[in-house]
Amino acid sequence: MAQLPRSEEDLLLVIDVQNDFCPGGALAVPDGNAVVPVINGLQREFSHIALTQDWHPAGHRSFASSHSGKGPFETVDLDYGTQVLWPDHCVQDSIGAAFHSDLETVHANMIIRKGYRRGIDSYSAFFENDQKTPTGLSGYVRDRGVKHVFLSGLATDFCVFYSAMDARKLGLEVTVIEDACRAIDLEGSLNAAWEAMAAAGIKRANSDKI
Ligand code: VGL
Ligand code: ZN
Repeated sequence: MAQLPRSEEDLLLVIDVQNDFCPGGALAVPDGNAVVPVINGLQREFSHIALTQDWHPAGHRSFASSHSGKGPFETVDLDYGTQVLWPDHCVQDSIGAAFHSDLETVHANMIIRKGYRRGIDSYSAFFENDQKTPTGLSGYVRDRGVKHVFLSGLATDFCVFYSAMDARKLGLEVTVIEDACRAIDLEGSLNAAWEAMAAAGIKRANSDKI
């Protein structure tokens, strides 16, 4: 682990470490709970920590159950682009939407909820899936003087990936902490994500080497 404390310009962004993305949850990411101790360790190094929480109303448009004749992991074309359809997950105020009970949440000074509008999904912590509706996190980053975003959480190839790409588009240095993330990996989505992130100049590191 790096020396304490890290620069005031560094932000640890913890994406969607919620029960529904952990084994036993509605949209379980294989080995998803394994990120928890790694992230708890990392949190000791950072003075800026933001958590995100996927936070959907019942009947959300990203749920397969909202589209007749469609099943989970199929896609539909919506006004804002192609949307993967998911099992119902992270419904507001449900146990599934709660943070994993072992995740330390006391150190965070920002918790961003996303995907709370019924008609639009939000993978990224910065912008919804129309790629323009802000969540507010870019304002936090700007106002706090953050220059480097370190990403952790679930899932590497969806919410971590889109958040990393948006952070880069905002002109920030970006590092994805590989052992602090786990992937869904739908039809090669994990490799595609790593390739796109490398091409965008996003760094990839292990938690003991950041
Ligand atoms: C996520 C699919 C649907 C994620 C959230 O956190 O990666 N993936 N909602
Ligand atoms: Zn979701």
